[in-house]
Amino acid sequence: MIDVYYWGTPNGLKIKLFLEEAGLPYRIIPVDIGKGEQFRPEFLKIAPNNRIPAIVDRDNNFSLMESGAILLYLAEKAGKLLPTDTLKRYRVIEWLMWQMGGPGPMFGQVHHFLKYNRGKAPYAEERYLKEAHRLYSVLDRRLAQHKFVADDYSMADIAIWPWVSRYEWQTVDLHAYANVKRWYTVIARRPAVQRGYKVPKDVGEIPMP
Ligand SMILES: N[C@@H](CCC(=O)N[C@@H](CS)C(=O)NCC(=O)O)C(=O)O
Repeated sequence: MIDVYYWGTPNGLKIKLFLEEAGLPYRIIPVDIGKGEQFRPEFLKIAPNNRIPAIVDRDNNFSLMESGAILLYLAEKAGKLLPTDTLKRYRVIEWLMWQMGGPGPMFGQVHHFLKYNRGKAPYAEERYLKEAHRLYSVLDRRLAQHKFVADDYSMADIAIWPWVSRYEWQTVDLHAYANVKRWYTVIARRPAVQRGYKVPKDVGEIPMP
């Protein structure tokens, strides 16, 4: 059983999508980051960086923060969504790292400046939106040649997809990125994604371009 310390953000969603896809049992423990629950001492013991997601594996009481590390751990535990072949595995890890260093922090800034604080910092809005479009172009070029980012559906797709699912917040028209749109739509239809999106409560339908 995996305890998932969770709030409804793209980084949180990654973990649910993985667990649903891998079929590992889990339970959600909400951490309301709007109310500052990420700073509670009991949460800081599990996640010293005071951010969700974090997990505790109740099979061995091992705790872990950072969504990329959590996905790698869960993939090894389940033996799924990460190839055993070394070169294929590193292709997945490459795109996982791309997500952790690119769309994660950059789209996060787009949400901060364009969705929540529009008009306060035009330079920041322009800078981060431009970078978001650059990243969408990188992904689009990759997906022009590959069905999924690392050929077979993998933890790398699971890491990236939740950030793209906020394309409306980012003011990004997915029709401008035909390959991303195709990939996004295919993944959105997966039963595990449909299930994971609505745990622990129904947050409405997945946005579709
Ligand atoms: N690199 C971290 C980022 C985690 C992160 O930024 N979590 C956000 C929600 S998506 C959070 O907990 N924010 C709380 C805060 O800013 O205090 C990961 O991938 O797990």
